[in-house]
Amino acid sequence: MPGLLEGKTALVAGVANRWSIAYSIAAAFRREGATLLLTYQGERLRGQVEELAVELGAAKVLNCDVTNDAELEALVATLQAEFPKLDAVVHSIAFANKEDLSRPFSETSRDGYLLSQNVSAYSLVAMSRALSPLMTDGGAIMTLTYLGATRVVENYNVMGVAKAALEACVRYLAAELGAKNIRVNAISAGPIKTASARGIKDFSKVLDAVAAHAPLKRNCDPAEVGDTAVFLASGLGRGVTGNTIFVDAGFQVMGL
Ligand code: NAD
Ligand code: IMJ
Repeated sequence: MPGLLEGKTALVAGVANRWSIAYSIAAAFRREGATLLLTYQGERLRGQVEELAVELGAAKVLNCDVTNDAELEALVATLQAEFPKLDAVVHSIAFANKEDLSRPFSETSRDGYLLSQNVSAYSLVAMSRALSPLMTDGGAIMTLTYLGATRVVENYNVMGVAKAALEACVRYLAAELGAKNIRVNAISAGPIKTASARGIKDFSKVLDAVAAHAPLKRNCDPAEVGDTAVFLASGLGRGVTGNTIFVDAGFQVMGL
């Protein structure tokens, strides 16, 4: 049976290791027949991402720190030469200063605030501007968000504000790029034990609370995020844009 993404080329940004949500998305895309392009943040990560790329059967691995406009331009130039048509782009990138994820929110510094906005929200705008000209046959751009964008989640702090901006960016980009049949959506994943979650105070208590209260009585699995990303990237998602889709075992619907 042909895969849902046969004949499509997808760029996935945000694989750092095999626990990265981007890794699960890349694996699901490959399973469905996509040609995979991976980007990583800086030379420090190159070796490990190249190893994962072999496992994933990726066609190309490219450096791109999304805060660096010159690197984004160089990425586009390489793609234009080797993979001129893109069908899907995954943005699975976030960063804030660790101390801003534990001290009181009102103590967030101007620099810390701007850093989290730059890496976690503005980068979606920069990537969309750079890469949408390669999506000549329409396509799908997607990003990863979290419930802390719209609800107060202990310690999420400055990242919650960055995710609120990210979700607004998704709506504005969707409105603009819809004319080119490019859809832009966010996937709001439940808590998953990745490098970005490790070291977060009381993270296992968060996982336990979700499993206790979510309708499905468990945590979400990164493979479920991968399958939702396949849906968005495929023709099955053709009517969906500007949205935030929750893949969280249902947790966000619960009140008391
Ligand atoms: P992760 O640490 O594996 O992924 C974060 C990625 O961001 C890394 O690959 C890192 O290299 C990349 N990155 C950071 N700064 C960058 C820069 N300047 N340029 C390029 N890349 C950069 O952790 P993850 O949990 O897979 O996070 C991926 C996304 O999922 C993030 O947006 C995160 O907010 C979101 N998310 C995570 C969870 C969770 O519980 N883990 C839940 C919901 C949403
Ligand atoms: C992160 C902080 C506080 C509470 C949190 C999280 N909860 C969840 C996360 C409840 C689920 C993970 N998450 C959704 C993120 O987006 C994480 C982003 C992040 C994590 C780190 C840790 C290491 C670091 N900087 C970071 N920047 C962003 O130095």
